[in-house]
Amino acid sequence: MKTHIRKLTLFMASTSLLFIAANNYKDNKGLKDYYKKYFPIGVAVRPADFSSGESNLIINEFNSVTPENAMKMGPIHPREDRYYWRDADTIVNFAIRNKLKVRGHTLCWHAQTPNWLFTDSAGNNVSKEILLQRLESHINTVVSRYKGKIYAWDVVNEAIADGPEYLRKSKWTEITGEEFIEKAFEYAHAADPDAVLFYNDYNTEIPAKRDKIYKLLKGLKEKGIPVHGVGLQAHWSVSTPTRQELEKSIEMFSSLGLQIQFTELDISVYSGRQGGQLIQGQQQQQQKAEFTAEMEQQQLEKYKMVFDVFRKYKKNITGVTFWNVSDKYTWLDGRGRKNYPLLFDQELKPKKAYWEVVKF
Ligand code: 9MR
Repeated sequence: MKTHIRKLTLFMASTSLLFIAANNYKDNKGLKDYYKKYFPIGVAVRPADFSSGESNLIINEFNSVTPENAMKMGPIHPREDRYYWRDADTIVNFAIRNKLKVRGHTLCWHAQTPNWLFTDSAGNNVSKEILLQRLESHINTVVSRYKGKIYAWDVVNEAIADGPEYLRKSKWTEITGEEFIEKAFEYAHAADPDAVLFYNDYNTEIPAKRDKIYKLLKGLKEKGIPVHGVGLQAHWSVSTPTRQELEKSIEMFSSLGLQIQFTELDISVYSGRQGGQLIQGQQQQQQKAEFTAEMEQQQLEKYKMVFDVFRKYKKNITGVTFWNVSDKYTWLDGRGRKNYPLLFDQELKPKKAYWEVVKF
């Protein structure tokens, strides 16, 4: 009799799980509801996501969005005299209609940046004064347009080097030295004094890089530069980070009086670090392309651990954003093999890892 009851209970539990998973999310709790008392849960989006099945999922699971590419300098400001607003506006309007917060990404970066910014009509580098003027004009135009609609900005992205140097070498450092960083924050603050301003970077749980980011942020704070938070990108994998390093990062950056957001979370099913530079070296490895039971288990454990840590530090953390919606499309696919880094599968159904993240 007892076995019967146990079997029946198990059956009922599994069918209700199936029901939840198969449902189109209308009446179900989403990630944002489970985490209501903790922090907003966001997702990186493309305009294409709104015209497909993803839009229901976005609205029901998340309460914050970040444009994956639409607000970067290249896409939004392709020529000095031309801004391209359509994609960014589509995202902001979708967010307003559906009462989602918006994180702006990103005002100053070494990548996806148009050449015209750095050069004059003869193709030579412009002076520091001209480059900073252009940066000011860009930041002022973009931030002012979305004032009151975008609550937080990734102002400077990935300025610290992965290797032994301090700052990443780029046109920005070549022409302005270190100055572009503080200027970018000042320009953004002047354009919208209410916006929460972030420095955003990856591999922030690797001690050598973390120390350099800490040094940069400490210096900015001491100078009174308006930087309010640090974005830890969280492009992780089944093997990184450890709980200990993750906690240390949160504690170190919080000690500077900065709020913490995990801005680009995904957990690659391949081991190794997922920072933009390091992942390229992994392309040579031959790995299977399917999502194996072993990957599923390892990924689920990593997701469980990191969310456990996030909840523990809820006082310090003001947002957690996933980088892409589901395994159907992820930027990591562009790295030579199919990846499965998110909480929703290719059919947009919650994966086992999802149920671990909301079980607390
Ligand atoms: O996901 C973005 C991808 O579509 C772009 O091709 C790529 C260009 O470099 O940028 C990706 O997003 C990056 C983000 O803006 C900053 N941190 C690293 C992200 C992944 O590369």
